[in-house]
Amino acid sequence: MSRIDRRQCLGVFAAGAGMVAGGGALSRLAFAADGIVPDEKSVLLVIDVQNCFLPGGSLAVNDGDAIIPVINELAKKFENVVMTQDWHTPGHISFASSHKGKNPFDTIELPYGTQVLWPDHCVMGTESAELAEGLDIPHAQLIIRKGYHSQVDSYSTFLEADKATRTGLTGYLAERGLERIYACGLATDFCVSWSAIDAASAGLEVAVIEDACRGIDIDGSVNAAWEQMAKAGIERLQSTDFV
Ligand code: VGL
Ligand code: ZN
Repeated sequence: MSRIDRRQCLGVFAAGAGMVAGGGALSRLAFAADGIVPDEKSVLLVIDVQNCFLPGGSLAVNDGDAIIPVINELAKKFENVVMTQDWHTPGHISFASSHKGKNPFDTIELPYGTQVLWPDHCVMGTESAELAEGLDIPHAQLIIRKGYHSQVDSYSTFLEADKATRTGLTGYLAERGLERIYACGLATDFCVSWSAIDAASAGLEVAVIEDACRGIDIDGSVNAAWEQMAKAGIERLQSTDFV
């Protein structure tokens, strides 16, 4: 279990809270009620907020654009922000168009397990793969890409679907001393939940900010993802939980 302890998140106290010098544990607890203040070990992980996943995009997530202002506001509260891009080769193995007779949302068995087949989306270098124009996070420190191996998908921004190939993000976070992951973005039931669960498996403290995410929801997959995340000790937050 690696639940985020709100007391640990209080790197800074709420503005106007009037912390008395030497206030100690009781004061910290009292101020915790004001909300979470991300500290220098916290990072906002903004997952796949890209044109292809927005309304009108090739793999549009319902209401996906609604999270952009929420994420922009959240990002202002974080010193550390990392963003991700789904970044596929043309003819990627996860595309239905790469498999004769298959349609989007069919599944196939691949050497690494069951693969959902998707419409062509987020092809590297295309406009569809660009980050959403409305994102306003100039202080984001890293943009990490994933899904660029033609024969392996990667919902997770830590570990590809073969469960062996690493993206390098765990090492980056470790080198920078970033231990608390606050995940948001698209889609709740795929790239967000897979990333969150892999981060928890890597020993990081993980929370997912629900109203800063939207899901694709295939046969109840959003609810199933929240259940799996809860089992992995991942905290479920709202953007209003932050100061
Ligand atoms: C995603 C399906 C396929 C995601 C990416 O970002 O959640 N979903 N590729
Ligand atoms: Zn993809």
